[in-house]
Amino acid sequence: MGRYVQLVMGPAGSGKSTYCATMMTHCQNIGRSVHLFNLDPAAEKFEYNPTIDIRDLITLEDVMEELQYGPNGGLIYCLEFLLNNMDWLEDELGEYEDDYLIIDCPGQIELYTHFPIMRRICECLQRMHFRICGVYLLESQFIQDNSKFFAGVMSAMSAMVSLEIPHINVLSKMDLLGKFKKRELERRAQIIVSYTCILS
Ligand SMILES: Nc1nc2c(ncn2[C@@H]2O[C@H](COP(=O)(O)OP(=O)(O)O)[C@@H](O)[C@H]2O)c(=O)[nH]1
Ligand SMILES: [Mg+2]
Repeated sequence: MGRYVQLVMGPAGSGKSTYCATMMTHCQNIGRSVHLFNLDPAAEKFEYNPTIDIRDLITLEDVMEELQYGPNGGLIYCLEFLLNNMDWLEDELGEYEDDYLIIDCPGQIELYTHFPIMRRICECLQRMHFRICGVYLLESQFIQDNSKFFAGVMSAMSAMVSLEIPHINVLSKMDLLGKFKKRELERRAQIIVSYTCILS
């Protein structure tokens, strides 16, 4: 079947971990073998235990305590530490032919937009013959307001352009919108699709 990865990105609280758990349940129900990979060194609990967990390599808590870093600097340190220890990741990924990974990423969007860290992780996975798709979550409520809408669209596009992998935007928490708002959102979603087409 090949080796596939969904890289689940988006701002903090956008629903990444919930999406990953829902996707795990769905894949298990249809008989697909999937693994959850936690890439968030600050994560606390999961519905499914991750098969691969960056916290087995390094935790944000330890970095903040030992190096006296703040949460953002500590997170960057953890991911750079992973980049310098990619052999750990290669060992964890093993040699299975039919791996399907769902990667639950941290919520700091500067990881996708400002720093080359996620790009380098993607390059490493591609070297290991994984086919990667970026799944970028944005809260549907968040984009009802014009300025938040553009901020969200721009951050999603920035991630798409910097990672250079196939990219899907997902609007989360649609259950929290009324009928009228859903219609308004469909109109705006068409704008996102148009922007994406112009750039790709
Ligand atoms: N109503 C609603 N709440 C959701 C949905 N997805 C996530 N949430 C809630 O949003 C909060 C943040 O979700 P989480 O998956 O932890 O976000 P993450 O920080 O991006 O991993 C949690 O309280 C979830 O229960 C959804 O589709 N609908
Ligand atoms: Mg999460």
